[in-house]
Order: sequence, then C-alpha cells, then structure tokens
Amino acid sequence: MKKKGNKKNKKQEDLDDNENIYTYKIILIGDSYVGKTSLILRFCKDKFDESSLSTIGIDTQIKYLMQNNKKIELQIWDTAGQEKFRSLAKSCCNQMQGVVFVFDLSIKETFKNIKTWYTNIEQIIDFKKVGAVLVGNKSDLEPHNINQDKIMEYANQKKMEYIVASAKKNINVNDIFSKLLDDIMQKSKGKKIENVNVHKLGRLSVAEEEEIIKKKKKCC
Ligand SMILES: Nc1nc2c(ncn2[C@@H]2O[C@H](COP(=O)(O)OP(=O)(O)OP(=O)(O)O)[C@@H](O)[C@H]2O)c(=O)[nH]1
Ligand SMILES: [Mg+2]
Repeated sequence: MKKKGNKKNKKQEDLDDNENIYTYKIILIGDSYVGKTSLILRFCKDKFDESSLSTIGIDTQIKYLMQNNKKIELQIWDTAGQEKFRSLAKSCCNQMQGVVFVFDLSIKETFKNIKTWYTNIEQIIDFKKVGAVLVGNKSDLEPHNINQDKIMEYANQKKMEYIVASAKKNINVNDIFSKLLDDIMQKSKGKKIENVNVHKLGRLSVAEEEEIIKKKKKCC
C-alpha cells in the first residue's frame, strides 16, 4: 500500500517553479560603520542615509525578486558590528543559506577583521553548502588604502566572489545579492537546501507580491 505522505511529496516536486516562492535567509557581517545597513537600504529601498544609526542587535528586511526564473523571498538579516553584539551575530549564522562579508575600503583594519569573522563563522557553518560573497564598500571614497591583490587572493582562497561597491553611489549593490544567490543555488544544485521554505503563492508577479506585503504591513 502506498503511503499518503509520499504521494504528497511527489506532487510538491511536480509543482511548476512559477507557482513557488523560495525563501532564502542571508546575513550581513562585518565591523561597525562599514555600511551593512546602508547596503541593505540601497538594495531594498533605493535610499541612502548619510547619518545612518548603528544597528542594535539584529534587524531584518524582506525583498522579493526573480533569480534564475525563480521567485525568491530574500530575508536579509542585518547584524550589529559593535563588539558587544558579535556573539549574537555569529549565533544567527547557522540558520542562513548565505553570508555577505562587508568591509570598508578606506579602513584597512576592517578587512583584517573579516578574516576573524570568517574563521569564527566557519566553526558553525559549512561554506561548501552555504553561499558567501566578500564586499569592499565605500568605493566612492577614493583612493582606497587597501592592497586589492591581497583581497583578491583572500577571496580566491575562500572561493568567494569579491565585489567592490558603494551604497552611497549605488555601485554594484544589486550584484552583491545576485552573485550571492547564484552561489547559494550553485551549492545547492540537486540537493535539498536545509531550512529553505518553498511555498505556493499563486501566479502573481514579484511586483504584485511586494504590493501585497506592503498592504499587509500597513494594516498590522
Ligand atoms: N561614503 C560612503 N559612506 C557610506 C557608504 N555606506 C555607508 N556609508 C556611511 O557609513 C556610515 C555607517 O554606515 P552603516 O550602514 O550604518 O554601517 P553598519 O555597518 O550598518 O554599522 P553597524 O550597524 O554599527 O554595524 C554611515 O554614516 C553611512 O552613511 C558608502 O558607500 N560610501
Ligand atoms: Mg547597521
């Protein structure tokens, strides 16, 4: 006798990708003041705040987008770079499918500290399964005082894409998220991704879904 559960799973697998929405959780990590919140604000709202306040604990944002013909609900976790919040930021990483490591191109120390962040996070997540990108932010603040070859070498060694970006001038910000999603999808090809929620939202466009979320937010 066939089990009911198996039948249901088969049906779920057969659903057309157009009818599904994939929820991915990603997190931004890096020292305080490197521009994590600003990159998220630029990506989600196309805004920039010169006097952005330091994040306290963790913030989250949701962005709907299309990637590789898949509807994606991207849950973006914004961590606080301040020393006192570091263990909290690290502890959130084990639920993530992707990590964005951010440093400030104009402050050498922030790149050095990425190595420490990476080593700490590597203790709790496996980067063979979890996507990662390295971002040098504030590219508008020329000249940069960090040796780009060293950064490239580090990124190659860790098999991460390295993206030079500016939240202020909106340079390569979308690239950060699309390259990370590519990496996540590549690493999870043919496998079931842990913690990924796939659900049916109907045949709505991404814009229509964003509209629904906005309305929901207004009434709650
Ligand atoms: N010139 C320039 N300034 C930027 C850029 N991105 C962020 N900033 C500024 O850098 C400061 C810190 O930015 P935040 O986004 O708050 O930094 P954060 O990494 O979120 O900091 P924490 O929340 O404390 O961890 C703010 O004054 C921003 O306006 C950029 O691309 N270029
Ligand atoms: Mg912040």
